[in-house]
Amino acid sequence: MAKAALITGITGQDGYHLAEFLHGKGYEVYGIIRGQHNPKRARVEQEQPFVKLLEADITDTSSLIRAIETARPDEFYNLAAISHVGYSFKVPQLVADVTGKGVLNALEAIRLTGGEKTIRFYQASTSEMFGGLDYNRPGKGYDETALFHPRSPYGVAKLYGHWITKNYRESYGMHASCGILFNHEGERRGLEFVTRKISNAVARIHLGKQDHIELGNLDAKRDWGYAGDYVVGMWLMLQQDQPDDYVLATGETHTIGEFLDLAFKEVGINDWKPYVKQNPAFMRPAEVDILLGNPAKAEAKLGWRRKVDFPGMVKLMVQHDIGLESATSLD
Ligand code: NAP
Ligand code: G4F
Repeated sequence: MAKAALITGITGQDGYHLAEFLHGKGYEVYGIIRGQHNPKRARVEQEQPFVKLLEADITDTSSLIRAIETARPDEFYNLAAISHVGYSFKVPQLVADVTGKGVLNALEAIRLTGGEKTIRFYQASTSEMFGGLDYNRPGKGYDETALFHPRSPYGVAKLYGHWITKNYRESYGMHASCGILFNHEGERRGLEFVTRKISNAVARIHLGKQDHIELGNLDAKRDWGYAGDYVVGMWLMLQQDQPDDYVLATGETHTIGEFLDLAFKEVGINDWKPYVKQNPAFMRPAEVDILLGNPAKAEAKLGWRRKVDFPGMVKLMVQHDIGLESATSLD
């Protein structure tokens, strides 16, 4: 019989890639969609008609219970979050409820439906929990043993989600694993994140639809991988006999300036400086200056390997956005 998976955050970047991947593996895929009229519903229904959408909200445990009773999942992937770090400074209490306590709601819904011994649980933890302070591991990068020091309401909420997942594993014997994922991007990335904001602006500049882009801090460094590679790691975690926590990362770190270099070169522009303006509105009250992950454990124990490299990912994103922007009229 086909396995069933229930995904929260189905309308997000990772929800899209994970649904594709699990469908390809023969899973019955259920996705939780929130809101009384979610504008992303039509996109999922059109592009991924195999996904069975269930209306629920991560802040409403009763709705999660009903979703579990309908889907009877073997695997529960908790990807739901308010995931934008900058925005989390604007709505910190909402972020605590959704990104933090939402994880507890999901775990409790599993227990209350009697699924703690049968449903395998994935929690979307993040490199933002490390925060980039005490960056004293030259050449090694953050691994599963590194100290946490979150630098945003988002990072703090995620750390709660991380520890409550570990706590439910230890307290109730749940097969609950946390993927500590470093930044992963791609053609499905939201336009509010820096990589997609750049790839989309570069495409529009190339097509004469825009003349510049406004950004915040250009010096921050991130360990950027491709989202399609990272959802494979999520699945691998839930196929192990024992639950555990794993870092997924590339082991390379690049500045936003380096991303700009490659993206603009993709459309034949060698000097991006005339096209980029700095705008303090995009600066954050506290910044994570550098993130570099060490995926050695995931590589050794899960056999996980990322396939798309940094230049390949930038190219893929810019070319995708040129296609997208060419297909829409001048605005
Ligand atoms: P994303 O594109 O921002 O998607 C977030 C998803 O959460 C959306 O489907 C959103 O639904 C849903 N959501 C928000 N509030 C909700 C609520 N109250 N109830 C139910 N669903 C809700 O994020 P992503 O990039 O796919 O990331 C997936 C997960 O991995 C997130 O938890 C993120 O924090 C974490 N993560 C991401 C990265 C990364 O680099 N992408 C790295 C580490 C960890 P709507 O569309 O309706 O808003
Ligand atoms: O693209 P970002 O918003 O991603 P950030 O903050 O690293 O968070 C992403 O990755 C985390 C994993 O480490 C996830 F947990 C999280 O959910 C999310 O997916 O910003 C990247 C860097 C930051 O240093 C930011 O200050 O880019 C800098 N930046 C500069 N100008 C900008 C901008 N970020 C955004 N979003 N918009 C700008 O205009």
